[in-house]
Amino acid sequence: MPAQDACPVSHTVAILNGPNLNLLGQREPDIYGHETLADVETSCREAGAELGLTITFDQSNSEGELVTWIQAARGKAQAIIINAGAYTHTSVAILDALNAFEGPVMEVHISNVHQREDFRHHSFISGRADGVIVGCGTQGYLLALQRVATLLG
Ligand code: CA2
Repeated sequence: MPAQDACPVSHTVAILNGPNLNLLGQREPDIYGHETLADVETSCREAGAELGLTITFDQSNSEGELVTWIQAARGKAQAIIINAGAYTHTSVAILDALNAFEGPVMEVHISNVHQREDFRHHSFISGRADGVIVGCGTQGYLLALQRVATLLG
């Protein structure tokens, strides 16, 4: 097969969600909206299919499990989209794991963390992230997927 006819390479994107995001749509709709995490997963899978991206979608309340999943993404996923929840503001361990990942990293926050308490204004992840999306609601995940598709070409 000539090079110009080569099949496009399918890329895998690991979408990781941190603590308490399993409660999405069940409490605090004024801050986080009415969609559940399952709704977000469905939307991401639909958007991923349109963009030619394979999606993995996971949530954990455990910092260690998130670190393990970031390590596991090495060699399996070409990009990571992460909403690390409150660990965003505390976790050097998640930063270290992301620093060991070779591909693009997009950081997503549903709420506009900069309009909220001071302790939410600092992110350990942002310095590593290739892009940060805050305050766009759950649409932020879809915007991050579009950006990943662009970055992966
Ligand atoms: O805005 C975001 O996406 C956050 O990452 C959400 C975290 C928060 O700690 C970050 O500062 C910003 C909290 C996730 C908790 O999600 C809930 C959803 C519904 C009800 C209760 C918590």
